Amino acid sequence: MHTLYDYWRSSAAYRARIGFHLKGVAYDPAAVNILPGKDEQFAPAYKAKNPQARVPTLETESGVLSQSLAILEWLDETHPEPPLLPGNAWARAQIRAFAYAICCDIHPMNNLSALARLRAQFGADDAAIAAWYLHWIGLGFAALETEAARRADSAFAFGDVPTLADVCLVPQMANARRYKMDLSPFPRLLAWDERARAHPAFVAAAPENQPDRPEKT
Ligand SMILES: N[C@@H](CCC(=O)N[C@@H](CS)C(=O)NCC(=O)O)C(=O)O
Repeated sequence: MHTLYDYWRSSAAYRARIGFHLKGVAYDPAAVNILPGKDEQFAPAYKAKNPQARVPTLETESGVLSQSLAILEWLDETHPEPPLLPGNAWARAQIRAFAYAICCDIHPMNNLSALARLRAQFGADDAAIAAWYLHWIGLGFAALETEAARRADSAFAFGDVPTLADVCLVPQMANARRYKMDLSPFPRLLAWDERARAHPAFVAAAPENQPDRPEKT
């Protein structure tokens, strides 16, 4: 069985978990506590697996693989049903563009180590960090919401079934909620997020349903 190095509140790991549950592929979760003070991602044994010191990391019989999008695409290629990237080349490119807007442009601005650097290098306090975090999510979501209006009738982000776009949207919405963001300017994203979160695969992958979630959160 595959081992997924994971942290319950990591949105990148959340993406990978959703992919496994959508595909119905079992994995062994191995918690890596990235909470400041725990810092298990920097332990030499973990860094030997993932020199970037981030989660998720997947360990298979072929070796180790980092990066949630690479893990998801590998899953999609090895277990084609149900497809994370359905449709023709153009349709698949549209889905990727939505997913990359989140994974490449929004999420890196909010990552733990980027926020820690703001504190260490520029002396940013909690309020400044929150403003930074919300700024980048707001900017990214506004663009996605504008683009979403073109598919206002779509049940999920791209059609009647969840795709890679929903896999990336839901964890980023969870991040926004963590920082108590007002999501009302993004009604279409909210509707897609709500529908996806009711799907059993998304329920199984949700942070609150992970074994390493501390009891009092
Ligand atoms: N692009 C990477 C991002 C991975 C990432 O940044 N993971 C975060 C948690 S969401 C992490 O491990 N942060 C630890 C740190 O920054 O020290 C992916 O999609 O897998």
